[in-house]
Amino acid sequence: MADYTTVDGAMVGVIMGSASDWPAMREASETLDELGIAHECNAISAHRHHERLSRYVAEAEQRGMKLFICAAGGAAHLAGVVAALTDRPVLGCPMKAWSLEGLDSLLSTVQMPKGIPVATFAIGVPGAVNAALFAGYILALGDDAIRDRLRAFRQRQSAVIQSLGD
Ligand code: RP5
Repeated sequence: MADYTTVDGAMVGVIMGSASDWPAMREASETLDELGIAHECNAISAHRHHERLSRYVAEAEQRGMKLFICAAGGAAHLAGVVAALTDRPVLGCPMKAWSLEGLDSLLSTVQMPKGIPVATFAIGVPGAVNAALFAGYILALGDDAIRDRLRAFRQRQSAVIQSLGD
């Protein structure tokens, strides 16, 4: 039996270094839900579950996963390791962990040496939501329904800001 969760038809694999990253990454999951993007969420640490991580990424690719969103804190190597294991796009979300307000995670995720790219987003919830939206933009290149839902999302967002200003 697989020691991770799978969802039929998932296009995005959200991977976290720890269940403690879930409060931020739940918002990424909710954003993907809002865009109607099937996805699955798993806590699989790069350093505590490296064999499981390799198996998961290989199997997810075989199932047709289009891209991965990877969230980790501290010496945050999860996104870089996943990027090494796949040729699908990897979006990195630096988490605020136990110190340095997430700056350690940001630098660990963004400072990939040349050759294996990780698209890195802001620390914490803003980056988690933006990574989900960016996943939507990538998928919308080949999916008009997702593109329409992204446009609707932006219109709703603009309407909220406008109504506060009235
Ligand atoms: C990282 O260390 C995780 O991604 C998390 O952000 C941080 C703390 O993990 P826990 O000690 O809460 O499991 O691996």
